[in-house]
Amino acid sequence: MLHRQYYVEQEKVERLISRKNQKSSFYNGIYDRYEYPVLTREFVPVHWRYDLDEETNPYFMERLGVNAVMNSGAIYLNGKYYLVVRVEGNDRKSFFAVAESNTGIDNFHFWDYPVVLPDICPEETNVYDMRLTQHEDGWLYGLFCSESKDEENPDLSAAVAAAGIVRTKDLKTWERLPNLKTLNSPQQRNVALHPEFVDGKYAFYTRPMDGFIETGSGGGIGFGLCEDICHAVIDEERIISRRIYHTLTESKNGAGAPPIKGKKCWIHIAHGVRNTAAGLRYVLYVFGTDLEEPSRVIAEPSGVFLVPLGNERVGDVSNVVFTNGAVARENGDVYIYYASCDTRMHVASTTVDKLEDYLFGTAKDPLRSADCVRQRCDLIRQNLELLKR
Ligand code: M1P
Repeated sequence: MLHRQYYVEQEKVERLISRKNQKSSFYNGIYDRYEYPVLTREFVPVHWRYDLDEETNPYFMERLGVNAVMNSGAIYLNGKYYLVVRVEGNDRKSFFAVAESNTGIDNFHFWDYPVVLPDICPEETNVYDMRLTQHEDGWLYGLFCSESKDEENPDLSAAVAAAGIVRTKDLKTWERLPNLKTLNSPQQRNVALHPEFVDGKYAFYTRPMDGFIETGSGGGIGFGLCEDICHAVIDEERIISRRIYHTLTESKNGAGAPPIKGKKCWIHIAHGVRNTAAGLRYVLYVFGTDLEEPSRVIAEPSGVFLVPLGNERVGDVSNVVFTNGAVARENGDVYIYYASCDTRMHVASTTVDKLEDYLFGTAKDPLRSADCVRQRCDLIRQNLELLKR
């Protein structure tokens, strides 16, 4: 018999799903933030977590708990917003699940079952952070991190990260392709596929790494081409967005969602990481690349784009915002989906026009305090003159 507590818990989930979201009072002119997260672990269906049968679960205990919902790929299809969410079980293993919404800012609800990918890599322990690309070849690709234990390293925590590749037409049936091979980099995470062919080839944004955590000699976000996505091999990665001393990318950086095609450039929303006494701090930054030559950076506004604020700073891995999904509508509206502290999902909204104004109207980082203060004094002087008039 169905346990009575089920109705109580189910009602809580339904209340969250039907809760209306609205813009918060935050202002920076660049994007809007929203009052509530778009997904938390409390949105996960009750029947994914509990055995609903009173006989086998008399105390209505959570049997397969969910710890977090985070880093989600995003896509707009047939009038709906879909997130391919990283769901992390209480067992620390992540899997993917589709949540859909009509508005993009609230009402996200999970499909009945999570995504079950073809299980073709017996050594794979964990999968996470899918980036979705609607490619001009007609397929919808998902690139994700495929993590395995490093069997050659006696350290218990040693692991290997590779880029897994799947494709689908409907988010329901997924075909798994062999993992990406990068000949000059032993590990890869945060890999995204460019939506168009470049010189007739598939183009990838990569993140070469020497180790599982440390990027080491990997100098930043890379760019590489390959002919055959069914056996994807990149023999040369060119660094396009570098790690730079005393900036937000000093420790590492990584591509976010596949770039958005603007009027003046490809718009990239990436993450940058720096080290602090409180541990690594992850923030978002934006850069623009040439429409004809997407590996050529043409706009690099100074500083952070989005940082964890208020409650966003609290969670499993504090001081983190991370994005791997955004939706750009035909009318120019842009929804950026980001996770805070590897715990929950939020949305920020803006437009292609605003992002391009930010990209081309914001000064570059002059990289030294003396030059930064000069830059600020110029702005103040100009404003004081205007205020005097
Ligand atoms: O914990 C923060 C993020 O750490 C990793 O990102 P990166 O590879 O750039 O260090 C990822 O594992 C990501 O999932 C996580 O959100």
